[in-house]
Amino acid sequence: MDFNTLKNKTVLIIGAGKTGLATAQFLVNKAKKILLTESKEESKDIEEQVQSLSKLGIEFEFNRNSDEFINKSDLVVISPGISPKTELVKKLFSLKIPVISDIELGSYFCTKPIIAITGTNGKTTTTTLISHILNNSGKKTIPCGNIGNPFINIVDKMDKEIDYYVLEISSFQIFYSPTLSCDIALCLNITPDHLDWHIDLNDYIETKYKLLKLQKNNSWSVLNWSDNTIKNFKVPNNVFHFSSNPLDKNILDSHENFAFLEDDFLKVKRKDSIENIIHRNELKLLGSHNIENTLASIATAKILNIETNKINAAIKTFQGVEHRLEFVRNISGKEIYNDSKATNPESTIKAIEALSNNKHNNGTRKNITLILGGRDKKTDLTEMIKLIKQNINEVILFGEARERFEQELSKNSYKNLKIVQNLNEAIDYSLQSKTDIVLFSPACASFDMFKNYEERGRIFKDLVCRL
Ligand code: UMA
Ligand code: ADP
Repeated sequence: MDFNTLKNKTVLIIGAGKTGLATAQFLVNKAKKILLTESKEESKDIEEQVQSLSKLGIEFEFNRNSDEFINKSDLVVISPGISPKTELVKKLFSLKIPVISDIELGSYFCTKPIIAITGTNGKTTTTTLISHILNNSGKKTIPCGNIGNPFINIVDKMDKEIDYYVLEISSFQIFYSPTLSCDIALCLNITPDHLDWHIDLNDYIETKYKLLKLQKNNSWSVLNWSDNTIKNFKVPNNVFHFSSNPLDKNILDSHENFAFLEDDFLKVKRKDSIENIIHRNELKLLGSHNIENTLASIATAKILNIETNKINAAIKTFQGVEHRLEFVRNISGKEIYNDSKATNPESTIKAIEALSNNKHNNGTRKNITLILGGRDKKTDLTEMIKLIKQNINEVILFGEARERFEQELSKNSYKNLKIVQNLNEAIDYSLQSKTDIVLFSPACASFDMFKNYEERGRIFKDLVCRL
């Protein structure tokens, strides 16, 4: 689609969140008519923006998604949170109105290469690290997409200035992007997720796969060799695999491009040569999952011909992303970590694994207090409890999930438990105990007491820093 085609279209934007409002701004003076529909009432925080967009000719409706708006539209740009299982989307499909994401729309107009990062976990960390490496190598990039800054917004405002789009893309956004073809697409891992949004697990996997299948043959896929689903993806373009697991020599021999871990070095194989990029101890990020994220980022930088010394220097200075195993401070020798982004047991498992090998200078293991709790997602706790029993000296429980977590831990004979009423009490209690590390990795959603995991993490840090 080009500007001339758009000029003849009435575009319906669905959703007045970040995506919908940024899309409306982009479309001003580009489409014949712009309509924006939002099922909820108009919230105070967007009043001003709605007013100024209305003055520019955009027609809004709140509290409904009316047939009147739908029937007028030639093209729908939908917000990613809206599932194809909703009656609204089913109706749009049955009317055969094209339904696309802001990313698909933006891709028609952007002029710079797109590096797209998807996967169930690690998207934000990898997106931020790739952008950090490129920016530190003299390129200009801005992380965008699911990370919180809509792609269409950057296409609208920054296309001329940047060298690359570093795009975090969710399965929801891929689903509504029927022709999006990226220059480099990364798939980090796939485990069951978002099954309330997708039709089923197969649909979730196929949606991720679509991002890779749609690439042109001169582009690149960066794929996790250790993920059995991703490993079997057949892609139409060049492939750069990565893996943090030990590899057989014949695997390396049969691949031209591979980023891997060997003898504690993150290394890259290209054609016949193998190069050390960085020693794992030089990474500021903790945990083997972050080795994977770093290997994927190294592969991307190598595809873009960034020199090894620049990649090395950038990785050494990368501090990680807020609320993901973030070191907060040391209080009288006790290390405090904020891992508020851990909203499910899998993430908490990663955090425990990352910290459980921390040792004192004399070689003894550091003892850990783990703070768990929040809104219960009723997830299976078996694996997490197994790891808690092996590695955690004390658990503090708060929030709505505390009773079920207590029952499950007690059922599994874990005794060193304390139940508290709120986060403040959890921090107070954790600081009185004799352990060396306090890990706040709740394994639950935050919505019982906080607006989101970011607010929960910031309040945790504020409370800790006030001490
Ligand atoms: N709505 C309707 N009709 C309906 C259903 C919903 O009008 O039938 C309205 C809702 O009331 C809402 C809007 O449509 O106002 C949907 O907005 P949205 O939830 O898509 O929110 P945005 O603010 O546009 O944010 C989206 C992403 N949200 C989701 O995917 C749920 C943001 O990812 C992303 O940062 C942003 O676009 C910019 O690209 C968030 C997220 O949770 C962080 N992503 C998931 C995740 O990371 O797990 C995938
Ligand atoms: P996303 O944007 O995909 O949610 P983040 O980078 O924000 O991913 O990381 C969220 C959490 O996911 C981390 O706190 C960690 O527990 C887990 N995680 C990060 N990277 C990986 C990975 N490569 N494999 C498995 N889990 C990971």
